[in-house]
Amino acid sequence: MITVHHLDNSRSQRILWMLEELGLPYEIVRYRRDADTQLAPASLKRVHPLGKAPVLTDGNVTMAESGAIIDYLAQNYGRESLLPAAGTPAYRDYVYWLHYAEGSLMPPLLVRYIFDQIQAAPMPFFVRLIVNRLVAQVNRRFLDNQLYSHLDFVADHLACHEWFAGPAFSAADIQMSFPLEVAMARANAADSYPRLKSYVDSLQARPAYQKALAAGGPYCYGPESSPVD
Ligand SMILES: N[C@@H](CCC(=O)N[C@@H](CS)C(=O)NCC(=O)O)C(=O)O
Repeated sequence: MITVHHLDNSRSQRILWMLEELGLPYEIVRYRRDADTQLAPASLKRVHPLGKAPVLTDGNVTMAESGAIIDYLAQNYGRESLLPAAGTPAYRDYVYWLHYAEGSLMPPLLVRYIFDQIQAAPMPFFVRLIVNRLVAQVNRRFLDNQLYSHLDFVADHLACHEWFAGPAFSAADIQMSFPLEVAMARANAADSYPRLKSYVDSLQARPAYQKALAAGGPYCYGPESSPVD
């Protein structure tokens, strides 16, 4: 039996969705973030030393890293549906976007989140003035450029492709969903990038996405309550 070690409001939602798309039976072991630190509980370290979600177990296989898990599921259970044929341009695109999601798109979103958290922390008035100035400088000189050049790049791809890898929905779309959802919610990108917004809307409307949501519980990645780390 496949088990998903699932942390609330996290990337493990993607794995539940992948399993629903594949129509595979699975069980969920739930972990709750600490209310103050938003970190995963120490018990997750018993499953994998880093204690980060998602972790998937399948018989004697234990896997972490959402991209690796999605590829494992696609290679072992999804050949016909969610994985483009090996050796094709679509397969190369699949590999590219699978790595790009966590390797290139998530880092600037995470830095943005960390600076948002720093700004939101309680601090004396004079310290806040300095912090706000520092954050504004980092955003202007470094982060905005990084983030928006990535979002431009992704939006350009989706302007002439319906999906990320080839002519059909694939596991690459599942992997790309999380950073794009976060970008829509946290980087105020929805108005500036209508194609990204309509793409994310189309993913969220899929019946398997909705089933995974019901199985995983409330999932929120907006500025109010949800962490992206
Ligand atoms: N690149 C990893 C990131 C794993 C990760 O940072 N997971 C977050 C949840 S989205 C986590 O476990 N955060 C809680 C913690 O760091 O304690 C992946 O894609 O699986």
